Amino acid sequence: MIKNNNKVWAVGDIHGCYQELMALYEQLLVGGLNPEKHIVVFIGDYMDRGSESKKVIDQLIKWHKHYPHWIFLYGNHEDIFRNWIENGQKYEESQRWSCFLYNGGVETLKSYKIQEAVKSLIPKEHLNFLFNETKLFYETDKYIFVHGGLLPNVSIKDTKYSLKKKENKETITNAMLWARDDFIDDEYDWGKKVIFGHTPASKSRWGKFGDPILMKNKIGLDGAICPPACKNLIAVELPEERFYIQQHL
Ligand SMILES: [Mn+2]
Repeated sequence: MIKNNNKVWAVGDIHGCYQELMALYEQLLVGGLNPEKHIVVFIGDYMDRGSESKKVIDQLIKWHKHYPHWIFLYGNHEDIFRNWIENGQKYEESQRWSCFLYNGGVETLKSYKIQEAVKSLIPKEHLNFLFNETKLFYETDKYIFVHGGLLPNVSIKDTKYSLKKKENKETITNAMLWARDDFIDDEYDWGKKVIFGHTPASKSRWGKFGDPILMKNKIGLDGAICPPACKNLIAVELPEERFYIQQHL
């Protein structure tokens, strides 16, 4: 297997938008992606909000089999799903959403054992892919790829050391999956450019909504493709920093 560590393509949050994923992939092939030789990193958040999560995950598993050198990161939506499917848990911060599952509906479903029923309906291969075949982060010489972000002012070396020693593991994992403004506004030099998803450019200081976030120390790839925003699915070719934008179809 040829692995050219210097040539990496990264794809932002997909959120069940299958058509856009395939259209973006066509753009990457036209742009020169060689799937056999190049690494493609998917930044996480494959599911939820868009209508075709299952088709997206089927496709990712297909690619994972064909191109074992491609990287699939773990996103906060995979984490929420895992927490629900394995423990029936919900995130407290989500309670503000006025929807059934987030307002105690999980308990109702549990009383009918629907959680177990749902789990049995989802192909084991999908659960295995989402929870066991994904990574929290991925590094090359020049870049670190992570779904949410990194802790402000903490070096990559210290981050990895802490994870290994299981010190502050929860704080670090939480930042990697959920980081927001504190990370994006941080000008700290991690020594590698951080390629992340999770937060679209929605505030004027980060750029136009739906565009990539471009900063000296980081690049944001969440183009807010999913409903209700329906903006863009973004990919980047590195190290050229050439962007590929697929609008919502
Ligand atoms: Mn997301």
